[in-house]
Amino acid sequence: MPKIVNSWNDFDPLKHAIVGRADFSMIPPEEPATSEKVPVDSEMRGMWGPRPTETVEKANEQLDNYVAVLEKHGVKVDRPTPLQWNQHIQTPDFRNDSMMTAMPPRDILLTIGNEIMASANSFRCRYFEYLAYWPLMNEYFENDPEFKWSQAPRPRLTDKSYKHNYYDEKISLEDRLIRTANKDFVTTEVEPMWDAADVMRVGKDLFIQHGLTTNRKAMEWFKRYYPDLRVHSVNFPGDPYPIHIDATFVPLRPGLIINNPHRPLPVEQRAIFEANDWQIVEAAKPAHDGPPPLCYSSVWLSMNCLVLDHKTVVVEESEVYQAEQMDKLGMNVIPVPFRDAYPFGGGLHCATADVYREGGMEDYFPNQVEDPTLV
Ligand code: DAV
Repeated sequence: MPKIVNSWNDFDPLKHAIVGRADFSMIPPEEPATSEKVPVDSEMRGMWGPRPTETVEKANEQLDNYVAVLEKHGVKVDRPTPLQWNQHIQTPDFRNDSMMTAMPPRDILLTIGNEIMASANSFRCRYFEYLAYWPLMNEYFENDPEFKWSQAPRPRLTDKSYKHNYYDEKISLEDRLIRTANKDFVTTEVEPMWDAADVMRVGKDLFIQHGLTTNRKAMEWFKRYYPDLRVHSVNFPGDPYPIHIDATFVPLRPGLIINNPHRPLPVEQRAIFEANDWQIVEAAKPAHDGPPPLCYSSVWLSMNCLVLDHKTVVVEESEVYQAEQMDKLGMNVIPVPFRDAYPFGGGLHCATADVYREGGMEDYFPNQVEDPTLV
């Protein structure tokens, strides 16, 4: 039987992926974790319910076109089975008035080697999102005898998982930046919580963003679960709403990473990259002044690209500065329109979960450095 699942990083040749779908997507109701993520001036504050049908249709058109482009470049693409996300959910510990979407599989699914693990998200509305991917997981399980189908420990997400009164309408942007620089986030440390999109895989090393969606206990959990890998906690103080590493710190090929210039990696955390001759370059500026309407993510989805191999990258069509920089860095750029899909959960990288990339577990960082901020 063939090997279906294998992926160790975000840059080796991509052969098989899962691309999300926008069907039935919701703006979820406010809850302890999401109220921290939605910017104070966002039009989404206080709003919840099904997303307008025409926006869903437009997003799906762009997702379908993206799939066609990937297929043209030799990537096999699978799609999830969306649920009716407007259903209310309940566990013994909480209830929530709706779920969210199955547009960004990369938030939920983490592929490491022959294993795909569903994450331990801190948003209650995302608690059952993994179900949209279970038909595919089952298919891989039946057809690839080496595939490890797994699920991180489910967080309980009781009120103890969040700091109370952390969010205060009066808090200024400066205060917010001080808090995030001090690694003071809304989530507590009572249980491991993490989004898959906070994990940057680079062979034997995992760089995991400590932020609103991933806590320190998750780092410790990763360390014990993957004893052959090295886990590094990273954080980016310039981001007032730090969720997901993939619009902040994006590897393009071995030895090269683009870093959001508003969210530079702190100097002491650069040591491991310097010791191994990795270059960190500032990403190009976004082509837009802001994200599209009803979008959770920032304008920096401009750098949320999908690398197809060491020389080829998919970039959002209107992001001309980012495309130009990629070209200068020696990458062939495939432009794809995607801004209509942004509000549903992010950019091209967010919308794509790896199933198979060629290559194995390489050691890109043989010179490990002692750093008190790393786990
Ligand atoms: O900059 O808003 C978005 C990343 C979504 N996976 C940002 C991060």
